[in-house]
Amino acid sequence: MPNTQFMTLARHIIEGERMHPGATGELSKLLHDLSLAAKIISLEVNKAGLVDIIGFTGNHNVHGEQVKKLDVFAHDTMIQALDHGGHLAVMASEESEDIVPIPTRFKVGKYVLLFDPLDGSSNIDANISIGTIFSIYRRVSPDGQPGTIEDCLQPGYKQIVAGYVVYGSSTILVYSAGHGVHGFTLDPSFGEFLLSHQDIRIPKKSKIYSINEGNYLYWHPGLKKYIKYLQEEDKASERPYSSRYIGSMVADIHRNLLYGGIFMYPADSRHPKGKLRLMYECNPMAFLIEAAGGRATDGKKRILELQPQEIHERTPIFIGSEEDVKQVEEFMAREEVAEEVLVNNKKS
Ligand code: AFP
Repeated sequence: MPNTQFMTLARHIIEGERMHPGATGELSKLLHDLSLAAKIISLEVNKAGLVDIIGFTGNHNVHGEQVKKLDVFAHDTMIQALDHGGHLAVMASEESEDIVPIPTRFKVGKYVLLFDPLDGSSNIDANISIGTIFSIYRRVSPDGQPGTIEDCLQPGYKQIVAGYVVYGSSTILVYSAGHGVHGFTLDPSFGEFLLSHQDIRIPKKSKIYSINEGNYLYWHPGLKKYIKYLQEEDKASERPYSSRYIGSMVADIHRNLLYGGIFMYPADSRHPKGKLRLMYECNPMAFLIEAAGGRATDGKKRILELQPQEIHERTPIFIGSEEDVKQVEEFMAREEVAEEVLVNNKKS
């Protein structure tokens, strides 16, 4: 057991790599560059109220949403910190419609990085926690060539590392390389991420649900029943649950990861695919939550097994404490069976 006192992220990554004889060190360098980008973004996020950086650029991102200057800054910082290290074949970002190639003057590597540079950015003006989410794969196209869209469109179970950085009351980087989920808090005085949350496990059952209840009218009838069930009183099953919804996925998931909870962004009658993006929001979070002992599905299928068709596709998501996610799936399945019986009875 290594001494975890003053365990920096850099040391943790190197020690993790030693467990894989034959590792070239490229992944460690990639994670190091990523943590550098996180420190720069963190610094800028913390200055947001002080400098004249807040405000709309007047542009829209690929989803038609207004882009704030900090989104652009975070996107550019990620690319500038990561495009020249020689470890990446290609990148994809929420802020870029197409894949982000590695400039031809730099060496191409064997890894693929997908990221949401600043998730929850509509909360920036209110000083609410926001975050960067990232996902790393091994390339599937031939080595030495520029990376391709196929490298980016891999199912989530093929991720080799996933993580997020939450810019909150402190800046915390949480990552997993598949074995354990670990959190590191940035010490701003000397600029190092220090191990603060070792081997995080999400409780199997929780007392917290997180969902935008403003969309209630448009939900699946099984989901409506589930939420009502959580609000009923029953000592044995520790109901009613508490409702906690920030509207910033990184912050909501981070809290639920530590305390237990279920986070839901379902499909609804207006948005049949939900809102959140599979490749750089749902997959990395599903990888982390599963590595911490939780569960993540689209209501029926495991998020990590969904075959992506395009970089910016959306998926419904139910993610968090295992027993809670299973329970909402049961509520929705039961309602579908009941509806089927009703339809069949009408026909006969
Ligand atoms: P923004 O980046 O536009 O603020 O969206 C944040 C987000 O993608 C995710 O972080 C939240 O969980 C979710 O959207 C909130 O969506 P609603 O506002 O529809 O609840």
